[in-house]
Amino acid sequence: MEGFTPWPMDFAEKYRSAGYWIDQTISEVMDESFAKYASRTALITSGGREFKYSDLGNLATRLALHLVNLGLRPYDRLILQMPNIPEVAITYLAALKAGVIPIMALFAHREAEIGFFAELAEARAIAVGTAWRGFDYEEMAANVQTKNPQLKMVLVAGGEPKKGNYSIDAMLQDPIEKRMGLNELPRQDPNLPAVLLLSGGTTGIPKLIPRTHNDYTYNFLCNADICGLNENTVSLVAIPQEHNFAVACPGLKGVLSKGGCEILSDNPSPEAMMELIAKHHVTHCIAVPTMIVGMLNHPNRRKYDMSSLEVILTGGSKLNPEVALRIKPELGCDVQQVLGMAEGPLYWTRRDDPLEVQLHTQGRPQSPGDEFRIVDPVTETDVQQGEVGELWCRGPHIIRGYYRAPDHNAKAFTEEGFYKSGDLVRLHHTGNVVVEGRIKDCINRGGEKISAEEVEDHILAHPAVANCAYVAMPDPLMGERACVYVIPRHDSSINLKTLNEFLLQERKIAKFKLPERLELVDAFPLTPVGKVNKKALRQMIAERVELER
Ligand code: J2J
Repeated sequence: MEGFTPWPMDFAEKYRSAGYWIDQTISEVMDESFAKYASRTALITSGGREFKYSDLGNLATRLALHLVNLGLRPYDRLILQMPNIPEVAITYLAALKAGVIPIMALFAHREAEIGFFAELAEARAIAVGTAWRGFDYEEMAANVQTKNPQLKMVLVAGGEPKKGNYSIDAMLQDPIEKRMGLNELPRQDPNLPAVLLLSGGTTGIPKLIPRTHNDYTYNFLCNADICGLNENTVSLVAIPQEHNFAVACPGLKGVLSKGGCEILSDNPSPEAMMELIAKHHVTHCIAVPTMIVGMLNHPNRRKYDMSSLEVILTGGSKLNPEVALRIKPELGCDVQQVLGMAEGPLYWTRRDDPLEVQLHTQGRPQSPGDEFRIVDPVTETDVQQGEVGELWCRGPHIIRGYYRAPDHNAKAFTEEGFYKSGDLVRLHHTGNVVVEGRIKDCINRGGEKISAEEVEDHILAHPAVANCAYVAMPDPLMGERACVYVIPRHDSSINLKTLNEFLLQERKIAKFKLPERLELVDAFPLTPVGKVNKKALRQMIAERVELER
């Protein structure tokens, strides 16, 4: 597959002989589960729909045959953008079976992001939900199609599609398996990409992350064990199902590989989560730290019996140790921290770690095959034990390059194949890492990553903006929110409201990327080499926010 960087042969051999890579496709591993646990419940949605393993397997096969029948071919790209409805899981599994590569978009994305993915990956199809929370996804898909004529098919779940689009609901009702043989589903090469994930927080325009069958299968089989999943696991997913955390860490596939049940919720509010935990006797809850804070501080918390909850798996942004400390006494469960990245690195604390490690660190690599270095970003030499440096990672589930991004790859990976994460960490004396900050220019809004440069490019298109700098400001709930410093054009006026209307209506970007504060300035502080000094700007806004509190 052009634009994909494979692992060098010697590494591939090493990972295979160590038993990490098992040369099975993701679908083959899932099919074993569908057969083994056939009569068990695999998926329950917040809307009350239930699927047994056999149902899920049969529906995925049926939809895969339909995809082939529609003319989709192995390695064709399909943008997957649905809310947390069961069809998101079924379509994902079906695409893998058909050898079609899902691009895991978020339902918050809008025309700017979806158009970008469609163009970069030359996607042939997009699968969306019908209108959701007042937004018409089919209309957006039609707009993307006008600029991307190769995007031939719009597949729609959860309602009647518009003329010319295909109904996933109808395909799931139509037993095409009676007319087509399973031999029409092509077997994939386990060494090639199965999925394209979105980069969480690289500098610049978004990147697509190719995950192969071998690396991604190992990824979830390995962490399903680390998280102690088994047939009794009931796992709540209320973050977007398409996210790496929700789909493979251990997420949907980890749970399915062990015979457990996923509760898929389209409502990430703390109360809705607590209600589902009580109702379905949830044992494992996947949450970003803001969700945990929301549950801890919720006035109705005691109304819900959450005694089934064994552990909250949390990552995406840093868990404040003071919040971590409240989890056991107030929610009655353990916490397992994960420093995760869609590029593959995964650091976990373990359930039997000393409390100090569980509460104060973000863990250690998931696999014995993982290697990491903590490096001074300027000299690129290893820092002294305990000092802060950039985390570099390499291993059997860590990519060697972004998809179709040779220039960026030359900067983001070392010649030896280490991924330069852009995260600043220090090594705790127990051998676990502690996240201390980052050098990549992005904002982490409650786990949702936003590339500063990407949004700055949109803001600069506003006629009243001469220059801008988009930086993080601290926030007690979200960790960070975005603030934009703007130098206005001479004689022009601009405020947050008009800027955000422009970003939504003209630039059509996802709402979570909108700046939440605008500061007008005449000039920016500069670094000694003449670049905008974002560190100084971050400090300025942090001090101002603190004063206003
Ligand atoms: C601080 N920062 C963290 C943590 C991620 C599991 C969990 C999360 C992600 C994810 C994921 C952090 N403390 N515990 O893919 O499988 C920040 C870092 C990191 C970036 C990656 C998973 N956990 N982060 O968040 O690709 O800055 O993956 O580089 O979306 O989130 O973002 P993303």
